[in-house]
Amino acid sequence: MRAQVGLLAAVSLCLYSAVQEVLSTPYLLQSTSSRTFQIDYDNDCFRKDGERFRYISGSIHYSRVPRYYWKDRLMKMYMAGLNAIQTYVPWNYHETIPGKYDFTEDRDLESFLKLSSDVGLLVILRAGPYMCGEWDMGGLPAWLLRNDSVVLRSSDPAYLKFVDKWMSVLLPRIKPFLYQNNGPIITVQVENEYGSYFACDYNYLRHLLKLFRYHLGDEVVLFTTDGAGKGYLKCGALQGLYATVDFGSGGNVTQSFQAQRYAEPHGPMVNSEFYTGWLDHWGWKHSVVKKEIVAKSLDEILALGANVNMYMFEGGTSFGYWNGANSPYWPQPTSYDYEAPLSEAGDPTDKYFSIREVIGKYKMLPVGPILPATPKFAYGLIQVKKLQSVVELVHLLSFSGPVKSVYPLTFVEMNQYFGYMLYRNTLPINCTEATPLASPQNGVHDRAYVMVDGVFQGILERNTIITINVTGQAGSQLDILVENMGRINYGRGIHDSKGLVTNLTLASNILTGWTIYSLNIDEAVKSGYLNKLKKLERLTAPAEVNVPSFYLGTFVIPSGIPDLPQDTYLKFPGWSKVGARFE
Ligand code: 6GJ
Repeated sequence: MRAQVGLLAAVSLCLYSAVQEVLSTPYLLQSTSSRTFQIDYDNDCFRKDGERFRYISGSIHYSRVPRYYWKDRLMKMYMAGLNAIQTYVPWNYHETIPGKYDFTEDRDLESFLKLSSDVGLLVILRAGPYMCGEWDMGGLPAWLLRNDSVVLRSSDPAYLKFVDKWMSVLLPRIKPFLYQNNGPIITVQVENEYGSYFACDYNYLRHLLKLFRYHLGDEVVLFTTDGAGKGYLKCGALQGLYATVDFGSGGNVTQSFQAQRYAEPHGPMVNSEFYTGWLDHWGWKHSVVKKEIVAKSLDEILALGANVNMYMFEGGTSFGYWNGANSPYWPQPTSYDYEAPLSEAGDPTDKYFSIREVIGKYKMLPVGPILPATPKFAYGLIQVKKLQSVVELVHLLSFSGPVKSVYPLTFVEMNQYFGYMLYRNTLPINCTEATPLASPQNGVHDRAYVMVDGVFQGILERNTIITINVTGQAGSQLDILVENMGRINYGRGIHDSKGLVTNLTLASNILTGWTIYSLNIDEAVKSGYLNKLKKLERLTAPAEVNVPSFYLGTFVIPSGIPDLPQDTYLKFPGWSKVGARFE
């Protein structure tokens, strides 16, 4: 079997390895009438079917794990001693364009919920509409920015009308999976850390509470999550939504739960995000949190009888363009390994076994084998050939053709939300001497590769490289390929427009008269353009060094080896994201 690897639009190789079936669990055997999950304020605990209940949960995002591996990961989480999992529902993952909903394949939320129940895990569902999660725009769809004056995460009717529509699709889908209705969902989170957001709009939270109650009924436990501090809870908590907190390892556990008591004098103690690791940013070293510190704090939390969700238990991958960014502008990489107990590839780590040992002090651990790391195979060195540059193939990649505009248009104005966009102009003056090309208002969102007549001139980068020098003749073709590296997912900056969002100047004069190409690279790759490129390669010389280009390589999956194909990693020795300085 030959596998072609298109490197510019890297395709993730997630090859399936069978996972044993598991016996279905009793959850689906009980009649719905006796099933209850409630808060007992007198005894400061949860009660499941009338019995005192404490959850020990771990976060896994179904949107970050290929469907083929959901059961593998869930079984490993069950074998670690968890009795619940927590997951976000990314709104933009299911409604990529307004009014078009996708709950199929890797987006099949209902199957994920069913699998969780089958494996014996309850579910804490974080239904949004906003999630954060190092996910593009914190899960909000970028098409909301078509109205640039919209106030996200507020009672702005221009925002709420889309929230209402989305929730009228999502919540009826999850209602049958509520614990009271014979499903695994024990609690549902409303919004996410609203107390950290500038708006502090109680009418927005009240609207969401009414909306969730309307669709889900009065029984399900609805809750909020906020940082463990009065300042956060002041704007994040609301009567009718049970307030929980989040905090990491190494701190004062008792003090952190005292913060929760500010909003909830009685009821179960809940840490909804106990950080087992930490997030990464492009250009930064991989974050590490020692397993010993995690184990110690987890022990303290469990000793208090508190409920806990470990964030993350399985981090997985932000495939495609789904990664987010933090302010001022630090984009996150595709990997969401998070240094979690289960690695990005779903492999149990030392941290997994340390956590399992701690849990074993507080509850019986399931007996039986723990699924091993999934098999991986090294397919060897792949020789890649440079084909044509993106600029040379723009007419193949721009399905909708060029748009003329006096000033640059943003991605959303061009009806594109992810990936790359080409902004073309001509030099209005001779630039025989190095001439400054600048974005005086820091409007390159987020990274631009600049070429003159196909010759690489340099990179403009949000917040870091505002001016470069270019050379060329008057009338030379100026090409600026702008890369969207991910929308900010936390704080005020989530209103994060992409492309050339303000004007560029050449020798301090505003450049006007643009030709803009929306590029559909993924569609071009999926539809086999790389094969066409292969035929093209004989027609023209390979592209200039450094300009964004297509590369093509193939590798053979050997026959005769049992269990192949298996997962693998793509390594690019010597490659780099030139100039990626986001420190
Ligand atoms: C949470 O905010 C968020 O709810 N979070 C983190 N918080 C630490 C404080 C950030 C300034 S670290 C990663 C997680 C996720 O973003 C989660 O969705």
